[in-house]
Amino acid sequence: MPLKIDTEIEFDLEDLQYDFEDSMETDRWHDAPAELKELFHRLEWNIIDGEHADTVGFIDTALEGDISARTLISGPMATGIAEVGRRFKMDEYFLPEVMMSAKCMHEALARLKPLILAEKSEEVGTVVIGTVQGDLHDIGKKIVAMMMEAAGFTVHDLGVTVPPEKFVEAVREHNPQIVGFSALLTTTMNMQWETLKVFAAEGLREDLKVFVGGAPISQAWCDKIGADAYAMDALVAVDKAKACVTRLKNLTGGAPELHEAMLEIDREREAAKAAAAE
Ligand code: B12
Repeated sequence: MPLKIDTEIEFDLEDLQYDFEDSMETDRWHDAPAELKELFHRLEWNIIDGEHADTVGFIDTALEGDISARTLISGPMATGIAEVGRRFKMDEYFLPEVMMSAKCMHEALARLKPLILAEKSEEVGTVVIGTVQGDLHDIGKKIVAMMMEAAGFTVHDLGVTVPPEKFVEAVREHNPQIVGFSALLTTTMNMQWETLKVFAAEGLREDLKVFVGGAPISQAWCDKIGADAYAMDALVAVDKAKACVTRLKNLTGGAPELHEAMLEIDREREAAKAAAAE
């Protein structure tokens, strides 16, 4: 039975501005045995420092310590890359550093992918996903695709900078119930809207549940462009996707009832979190 460590707690990540020793002082992952807490902080700092030659070694040691792939992705990998984002925004890091950190994330995900996919036990539906045209970010989209596969979906990942016509082509070829658009840039988020408009013009909108996500994306944006669901992370995306192919499967894409049902899932999740925190 893999060790379960709570990664849902929202931590203050200020210590990541300093050094590894400061991080060891925080109560992040205090429920893990001491050697694993240290390993988690080493992995987190490995990503911040972009030392990709060592990443898989840390991952393997954690797996030997019975830590699940999901815990690593939503724990130290998430906090590490979040700090990289902060440093980039504050001009403390430039593109070369971010690229090194992204390489760590890719190597870790490549190592963890087979373990996540091995969780797949049933076939629940088909998803087409991609990062919209002009945008090269794909770490988060890869995580969403992996978690969807583990939950039983067949996922066709179209990669990055996907033009609307390529999405349309893939929908005609694979006949998915769900299409996901990822966008990480404020300059490319509009391509989610443009792609959705192309789907409508091609008569595909009603047959599809359209999911949107990525750092600048919000529920307000999802509402504005008329997408069906926004998910702030891969776990919410999976919950909503499963609902779409089971109890909500008869609702058409773009239907107000579908949109409301997606919001209800968020409310239930918030309520469950609040209850757990009491
Ligand atoms: C890594 C990174 C890069 C890497 C990308 C490597 C790769 N292969 O992905 C590289 C170095 C290439 C890069 C380049 C650039 N980047 Co960059 N990058 C980042 C960084 C630091 C991390 C992104 C990331 O991987 N996060 C971790 C993942 C796990 O999180 P996530 O992507 O948000 O995904 C989760 C959710 O959003 C959601 N989700 C994601 N997609 C989807 C899709 C669906 C359907 C659903 C339901 C959910 C969902 O689930 C995911 C998992 O939980 C961010 C900072 C940040 N705060 O996001 C900047 C950031 C996105 N980049 C930024 C910028 C400016 C750029 C460049 C323009 C820089 C430049 N001057 O060239 C270029 C753009 C190149 C291009 N055309 O795309 C800015 C964008 C600012 C803005 N206002 O638009 C950011 C926010 C940094 C900053 N704070 O300034 N970048």
